[in-house]
Amino acid sequence: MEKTFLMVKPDGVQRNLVGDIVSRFEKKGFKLAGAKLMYISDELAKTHYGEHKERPFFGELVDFITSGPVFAMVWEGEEVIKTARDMMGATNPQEAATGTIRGDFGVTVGKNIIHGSDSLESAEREINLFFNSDDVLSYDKQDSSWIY
Ligand code: DAT
Ligand code: MG
Repeated sequence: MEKTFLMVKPDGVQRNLVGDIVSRFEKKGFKLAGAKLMYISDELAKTHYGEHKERPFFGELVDFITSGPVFAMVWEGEEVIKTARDMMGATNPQEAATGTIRGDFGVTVGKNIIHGSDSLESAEREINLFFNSDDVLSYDKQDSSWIY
């Protein structure tokens, strides 16, 4: 089954949005496979956001993502990568639809609450960057026959 990497950023943790965000993915019907509250090191931040290293906001982005604990998660389900991105909303919360996480909670692009992998390759890369394989669990859930 497809997996994605999602992370509540430091602004979302400080603003008490972890519960709401976890709840949205649970209610949708996705399965939580791993989760931890953690600090991101400068090195991990630069690797994770490596594709943006030439962008003018890179320094700000690294400072922000390392500024406080994040809540890192692995979620599993059919089409979870794309569906989670849709549930997050556009990168800029001012362009994100109401009903999406960024549309409901964010105001500026620099503090947009949540990260989510944007492809199968980035999901695999990011899950491996943030989680040991032992900490991504495979288990049966009672509700799966009511979802699939
Ligand atoms: P996304 O997080 O939707 O995948 P992205 O990969 O293009 O967006 O950018 C990564 C993060 O960088 C984004 O969540 C917030 C920040 N960012 C993007 N564009 C920005 C900009 N123009 N100014 C400041 N921060 C920006
Ligand atoms: Mg991205």
